[in-house]
Amino acid sequence: MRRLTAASAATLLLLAGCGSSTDDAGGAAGDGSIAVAASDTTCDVAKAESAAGTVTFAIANKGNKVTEFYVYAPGDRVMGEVENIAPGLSRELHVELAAGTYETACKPGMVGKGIRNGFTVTGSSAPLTEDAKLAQATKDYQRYVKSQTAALIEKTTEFVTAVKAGDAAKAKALFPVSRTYWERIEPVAEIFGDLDPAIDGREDGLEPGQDFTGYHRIEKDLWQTKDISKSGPIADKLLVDVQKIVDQANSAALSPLQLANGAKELLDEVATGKITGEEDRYSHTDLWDFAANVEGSQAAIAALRPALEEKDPALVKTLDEKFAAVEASLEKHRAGDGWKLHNQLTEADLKVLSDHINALAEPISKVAALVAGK
Ligand SMILES: [Cu+2]
Repeated sequence: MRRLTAASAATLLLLAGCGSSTDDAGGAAGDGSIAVAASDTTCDVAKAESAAGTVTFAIANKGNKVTEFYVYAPGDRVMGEVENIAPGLSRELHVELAAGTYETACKPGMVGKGIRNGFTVTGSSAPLTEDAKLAQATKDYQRYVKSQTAALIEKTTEFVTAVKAGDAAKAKALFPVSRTYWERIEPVAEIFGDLDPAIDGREDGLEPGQDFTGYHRIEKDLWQTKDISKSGPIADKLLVDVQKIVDQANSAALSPLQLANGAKELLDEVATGKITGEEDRYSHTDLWDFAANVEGSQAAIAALRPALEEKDPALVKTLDEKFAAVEASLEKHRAGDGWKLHNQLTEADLKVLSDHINALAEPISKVAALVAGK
């Protein structure tokens, strides 16, 4: 779940200097992309329609708040998203859209339903999966999602069972393990926007009408309140919600662009939630999630690898090196079967990890354009 507090938004501004902005949208009009001028109160999308195929939005945040940009299909199904666009920065989003009606949304301050605009796509175009290697990539990645969701259900069931049995020690041990499978495929889970806050929301990120439920609510009960005697119903609900998202994730047909965007989103997730320690603030098990986000990103890139090799072998080599560097920097903080706690790391340790993540985020941000053939 990627809700930022004001504090981490400030951290993000620092991180943003190291290459989280992929492009300068200055030439947005000339290259076929659709310029989006976002401010704290407006979301001006240069065009309200497009031909079917890969659509590129070039979003410039001209406001003072960190913003996000989404493209929704009916039912608020997320077709593509860019999160954490700091003031003054520009980012691109490549998204594959078939004919139909959509909505775009800017979310200044990253809360609420955002400032919405209608967007219509007409005509038809060959899907990206007409390319045999890209078709194989989505097939391989969907198999990965299947294996991860199977483990997610299994481990979350064990976690929920321990909570309901009042076995705090066992539940604490299972908390980061069950989350691993969630964090590996989080961008796929987030396609179904309404369930994500219920499963992975944090107390300060709740919107009016939302209850504090899910993993982090139980995390608070386990580590802070230290009372799980009343956590049973929350645990039951977590399992029901996870099962729903697992079913949806396995039936969703993904575009190769969702793999590419997801690989980048997972690294953004590390930078904004895990390095800062804000995601698992009661348990401090953030490095487990960190490792899982990186593994998930790596799995998406691995699925795309044959296609990327064909288009840009040098980029593949760079990605291999940067992934290895992230792994090596994380490896130093291994503890037993898992990882050191976030509060056992020094500022200097976190800076090293953050620098390696940023160095990987830069080449990964090029993958979507490559997949889109732009
Ligand atoms: Cu998360």
